[in-house]
Formats: sequence, C-alpha cells, structure tokens
Amino acid sequence: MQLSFAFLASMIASAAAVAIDGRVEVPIDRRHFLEIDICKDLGLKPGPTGGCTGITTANGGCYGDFALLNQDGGGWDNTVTSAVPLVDGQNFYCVLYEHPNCAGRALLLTGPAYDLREQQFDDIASSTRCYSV
Ligand SMILES: [Ca+2]
Repeated sequence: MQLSFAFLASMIASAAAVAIDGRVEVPIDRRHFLEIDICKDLGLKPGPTGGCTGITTANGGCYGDFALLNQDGGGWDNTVTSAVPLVDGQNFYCVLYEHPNCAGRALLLTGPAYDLREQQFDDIASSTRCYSV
C-alpha cells in the first residue's frame, strides 16, 4: 500500500512538471519570435514570378537585407508584391522598408496586404521589422 502511494505521488509530480514546462514554453515563443510571410505575386500565394517565404524576427528586431534570403528560390530583394504579418492570437504588426537595414520609406502592415501596388510598395521592400504590442 505504501509503495503504491509513493508511485501515485511520483506520477502526480511528473504530470505537474510536464504541465509547467508546457505553460512556460508557448508564451516565450509567441512573445519573442514573429513571422512575416512575403510573396512575389499577388494574393499571398505563388504565381508566375515566384513563390512565398517566411521571415522570423525577434520582437522589434530588424531583418536587414532581403538579398540575403536564399530560401524558396532566393531573389527576394525588390520583388515582394504581397505580404502578411503572422502571429497567432496576438496584436502585432510589421513594417516593410524600402532599403536594407530598416531604412528609407516604410509601410506599416497590420494585416494581409494582397496587392502592394495599392500602397505604391510593389517590388520595393528590402528589409522588415515586426512588433508584438
Ligand atoms: Ca528596395
């Protein structure tokens, strides 16, 4: 009887430890890492001139040069035509910049931009910064 009680207590302790780990892990990820998805064509989907890719940044950190992005076909500098900031269940926004290192003309994105021609920002973006607020 005493052994089974010890076993049960140990199981409860293990379950509590797992729950604590899970509770800590998720908020840290959401608070510090934000993603913006960018596409070379309209509508946030692949098209005739290329595909889409994602950039993950720290909150408030600048991803400084789209020319260095080599995933999903590369060639991301001055080619972005649609973009969307992605953070699950959070208030957030991203800024696209005309020049590398988050400089030059800036475009604030608080939701999906399906056609950056409407903001005179088609084939312009060279860097980005995202914030969770
Ligand atoms: Ca540019």
